[in-house]
Amino acid sequence: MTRSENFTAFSLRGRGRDATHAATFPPLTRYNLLMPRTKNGRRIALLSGVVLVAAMAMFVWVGWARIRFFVEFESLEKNAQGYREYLHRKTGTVMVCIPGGTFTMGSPEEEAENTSTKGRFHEVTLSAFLIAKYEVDQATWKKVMGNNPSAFKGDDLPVGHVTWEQSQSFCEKTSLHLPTEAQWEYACRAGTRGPYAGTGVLDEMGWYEENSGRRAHPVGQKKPNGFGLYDMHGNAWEWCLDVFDRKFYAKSESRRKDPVCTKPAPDAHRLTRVARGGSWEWPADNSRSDSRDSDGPRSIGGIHGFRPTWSWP
Ligand SMILES: [Ca+2]
Repeated sequence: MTRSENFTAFSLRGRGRDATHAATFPPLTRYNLLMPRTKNGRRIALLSGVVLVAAMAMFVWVGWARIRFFVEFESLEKNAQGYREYLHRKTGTVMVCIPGGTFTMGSPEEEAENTSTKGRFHEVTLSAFLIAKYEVDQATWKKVMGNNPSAFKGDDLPVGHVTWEQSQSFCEKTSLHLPTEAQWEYACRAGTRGPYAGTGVLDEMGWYEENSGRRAHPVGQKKPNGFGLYDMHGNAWEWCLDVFDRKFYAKSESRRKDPVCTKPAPDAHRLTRVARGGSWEWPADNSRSDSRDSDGPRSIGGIHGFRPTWSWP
């Protein structure tokens, strides 16, 4: 055998040995160390990966909501009623943390005093949320919006003559939200069932036609309800997020958790929105916990203000 034949034979033997070694022992890369050898193993690995990614996404989402909450809010003491309050840093709005729960919305037929309250007597379940302790006052409105549409002027008076669209603009600028109608009534009732919350005496709880002197009053002068919220009855009407549909609470979708009406009734002529709580110029009946009203989203006809909310993270 020549020197070149020796070299070729050695090389062929070498390649053969390498090939056999490669078939028996594949290269130990990071990929095939982690990859299961069987089909079932690979399926389990893939499923585990999907679950892991979903769990991480959920963790990031929940974590981000909590981080954002503590960026936006400063924790305060509990109020006299035992509910934690938070300060919304951007607007200076004090908000009360309302625990989630189930309550009975509306009134039974025999108690309902006007047609807008009929047919809504049913249980609603809500998640926890924050809602402003007071109606938005004019000082806060001016700070955010740079104007003041109210007829009666005063920094501590509730802002009035605000359209639904303007209240939405305020919320967009501040990252806050209008309450759903169900949230509003839950917050207003604070565990009560009668027509008026708190002491149950409207004169003690709110400003309405017969005690207001026909004018708006500074927020927070009457007694708070069981959650420590002021002026849920009277002073300024309060816009809600919902589209007004008289029959919404007879529909199955209103039985879902955290219900909100977002679609107009088929026979609606315009996209009217819900307002709750009555005002200083309206009769006592309109200030009931269950009473509801509506107006067009660009209407300034009523004495409409609002109080914002934030979903508990
Ligand atoms: Ca009010």
